[in-house]
Amino acid sequence: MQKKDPPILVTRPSLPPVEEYDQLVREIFSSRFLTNGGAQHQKLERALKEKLGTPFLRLFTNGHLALECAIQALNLEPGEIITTPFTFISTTHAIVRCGFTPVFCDVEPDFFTIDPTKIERLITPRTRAILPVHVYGNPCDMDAIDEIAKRHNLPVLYDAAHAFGVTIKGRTVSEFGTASMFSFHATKCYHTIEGGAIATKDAAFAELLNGYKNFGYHADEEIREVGGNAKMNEFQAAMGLLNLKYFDSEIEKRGKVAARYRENLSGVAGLAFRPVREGATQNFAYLPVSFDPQVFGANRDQVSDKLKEYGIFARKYFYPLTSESACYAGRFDPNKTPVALAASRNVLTLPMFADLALSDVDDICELVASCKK
Ligand code: T4K
Repeated sequence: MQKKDPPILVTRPSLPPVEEYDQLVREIFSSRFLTNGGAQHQKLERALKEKLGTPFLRLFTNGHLALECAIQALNLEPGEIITTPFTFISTTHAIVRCGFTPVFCDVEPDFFTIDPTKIERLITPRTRAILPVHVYGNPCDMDAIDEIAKRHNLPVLYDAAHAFGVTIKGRTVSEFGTASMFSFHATKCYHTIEGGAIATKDAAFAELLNGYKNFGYHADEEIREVGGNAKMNEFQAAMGLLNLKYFDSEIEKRGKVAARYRENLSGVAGLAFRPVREGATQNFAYLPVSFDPQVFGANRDQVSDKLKEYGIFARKYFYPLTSESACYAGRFDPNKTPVALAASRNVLTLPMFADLALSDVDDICELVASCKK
């Protein structure tokens, strides 16, 4: 097989037809309204509210700041937030940057989402909230989590960065918990270049988000919170409006890519795809595959290196665990979350994007399978 030139990267953003974006950019130019809740922003907020079936939705300049604003808007006393370490570093950083201590709960072996059977033993008088992650777009066991939270009177903030468009038993993921954060980064299956949103059923919480994302302003001359600046601009919102129009076809194309991977690699001993939680839909945000080196005969890193030789850049999402990142050295013990630790060593996320040619998927699969000993 020839080395891929150009290389195949883990993802490649989809873009709407440039003429359509040009049309909206012209509208922005003539309005001279570039940010601070202009026409495109308002249209996108309405459209996403409808798409997610949520009564309140607030847009942000990126998912990370959305998460920080949401933590601030929970108005918690200082203390601990229960979360998982098998996620992008943003989740843990947001907790720490808002002044809380993350307490790491292990993940379920099948889905890599927070293990609800292990949450209660971590609840102490200092616990203030639970922050689970729908990792790779796989929804957490939200019924179990929300039940625990209710019993202990704790808010639940879902990191739904990967889960835009996902439903479970006919309900969108944002119908659960106190609020959900979605990332609309360029690498996501739905994007606004950079961007993010918080969906919530709580009107007062949504009002607080207005303040935290805009310097505390609620009206001219009325500054209630010590807020920052996390507003989405008009060019981002315009991209979001167009990408929303093409979202269903985006997911359909990704579904075909995922099906081809499964077709080619199912049945390879020692290699496993993630199962889908009962009743959940998929947005095919990522294509995580885990390797059992004892059975497969090669480990995740060897597969990754082999792909690189051929110009194919898979990624080790999520390695290292956030709890073992250099900036947290000595603060947390990754051995206390052994399932998450094993996942971080064994999972490789293979290239996944709507335009990935099925012939390239076949080549990637051939290389992966060739690593088996
Ligand atoms: N919570 C969770 C669970 C998250 O996963 C994330 C973000 C957040 C919170 C925070 O949300 P944001 O603030 O980001 O909205 C990427 C993304 O930057 C990040 O959004 C994402 N999660 C994370 C999992 O992945 P990197 O450092 O891996 O990105 P990068 O630049 O290496 O890009 C990945 C690949 O995509 C590269 O091979 C190149 C390609 N690419 C990238 C961009 C930006 C393109 O082809 N075009 C592009 O425009 O973090």
